[in-house]
Amino acid sequence: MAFSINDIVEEARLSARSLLDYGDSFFNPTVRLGVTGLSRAGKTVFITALVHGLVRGGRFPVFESLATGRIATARLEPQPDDAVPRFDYENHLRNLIDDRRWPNSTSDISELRLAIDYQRHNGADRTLTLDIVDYPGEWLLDLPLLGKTYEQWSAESIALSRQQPRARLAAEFHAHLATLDPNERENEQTTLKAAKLFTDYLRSCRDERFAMSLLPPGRFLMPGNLAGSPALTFAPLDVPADGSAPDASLWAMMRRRYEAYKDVVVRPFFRDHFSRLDRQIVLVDALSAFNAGPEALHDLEAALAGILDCFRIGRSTLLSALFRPRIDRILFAATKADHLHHLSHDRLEAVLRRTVDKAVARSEIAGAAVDVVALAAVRATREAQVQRGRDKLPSILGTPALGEVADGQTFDGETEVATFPGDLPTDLDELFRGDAAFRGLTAAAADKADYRFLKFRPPRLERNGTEEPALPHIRLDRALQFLIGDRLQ
Ligand SMILES: Nc1nc2c(ncn2[C@@H]2O[C@H](COP(=O)(O)OP(=O)(O)O)[C@@H](O)[C@H]2O)c(=O)[nH]1
Ligand SMILES: [Mg+2]
Repeated sequence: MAFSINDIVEEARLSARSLLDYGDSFFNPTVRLGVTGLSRAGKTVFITALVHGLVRGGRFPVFESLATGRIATARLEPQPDDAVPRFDYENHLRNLIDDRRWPNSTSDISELRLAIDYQRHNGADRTLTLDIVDYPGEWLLDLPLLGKTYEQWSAESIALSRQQPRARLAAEFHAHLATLDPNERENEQTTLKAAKLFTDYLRSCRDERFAMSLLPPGRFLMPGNLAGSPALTFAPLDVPADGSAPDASLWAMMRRRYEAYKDVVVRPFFRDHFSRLDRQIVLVDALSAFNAGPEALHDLEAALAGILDCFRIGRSTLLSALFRPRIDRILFAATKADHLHHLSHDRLEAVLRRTVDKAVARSEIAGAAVDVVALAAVRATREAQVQRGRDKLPSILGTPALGEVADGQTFDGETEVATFPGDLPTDLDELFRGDAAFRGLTAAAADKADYRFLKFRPPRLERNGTEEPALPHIRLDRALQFLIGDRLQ
């Protein structure tokens, strides 16, 4: 493989940074924990619950160091990276506990530092610094672009857009594409239109009825301060994978901008954030994929494989032995498990495990431990048995959010109801088969779908005097044990 000067300079910079970080952590052990997942996967809620559980002391029986009393205190420290916004912990917590509202949606990177004072098994007192970095999974799914030419990316994106249900959503983009000759003279208006239609198509794939996951380039859907810039204004063209673009052609213009996207967006993310992580949790909203149906699950599978490839890219594609990305533990977590009766939690985990195992086998990531868990960072429901005719149905009790609809009833956001969301099938293959063995919203109306998930409000918590109430959760402690338990030995 040939490397450009650019990559070598980058590499040198990365190694210098790693050495600095390393020297630092020798005296003051630090773990940089990346928390990622597509938009709405549950990152903000997860971090808020995790920090609250550490600072306040949550009910975490499986998180050994806390459960056995070896953690003395955990406190917030000033955010260390000057160019990264601080994770707005206090506000998110107030939303959850006082207002019973989920935190507002965020779409940028943010960071928070915790210092954890603990006692080692041998009795020595130590402090572990935990830096938690919240970043969009959409950015992670951009990393594979580093290894693709514009022509390769075009061919892949167009092929994907011709599969169902994407093809239906891409109809307008396809119609425009058919009018374009890649060899014609470059033209800003043509490019703007193509980029807009391509972005519209990506956006409609995110609709809850389709819940597609694999949608690079990620910044097309969350442009931030780059909105409207040339680096975000391009689209795939029907060009041969090994062809070369004539000077001043539409093709050459698109290719230049694609390369600019890699320079301006993807490489800086890799250098400044991804390459510095030690541990990673990837949050997956698998229930939304069930809600939509088998196509969404297959798409999710492809996205998870793409994510795992990123860790491999980190290891081998980006050059020499000097620099080794440090991530040695990766946890895939299916979030919002409180939408299921606990009888289905193991099935949810099994679905994720099956998907991840396939991807692990393919991507040959060496040296990193991978695990999966089904969790709810904040448990919004309780369980109950509800009598229906002669049967007792395992149900969940919760307060549906204002405006949610089920069985023709619209909820007011105050009334608690018992619902039966539907069981996940014991035969996992049913979930993935496209023959309507398991119907989601893509194929059926809401009341005909086999699994339907309602949005609940955060739980009502009893305050005990002035003490802050603990947030109920499902298996959050197991996630913590896997992610940092070994660093608190
Ligand atoms: N019931 C329940 N809902 C959750 C949980 N975590 C997230 N959610 C829902 O998912 C939405 C998105 O979560 P958020 O943390 O903002 O996702 P982000 O975009 O990945 O940061 C929230 O507004 C909640 O409706 C959870 O543990 N339980
Ligand atoms: Mg967020």
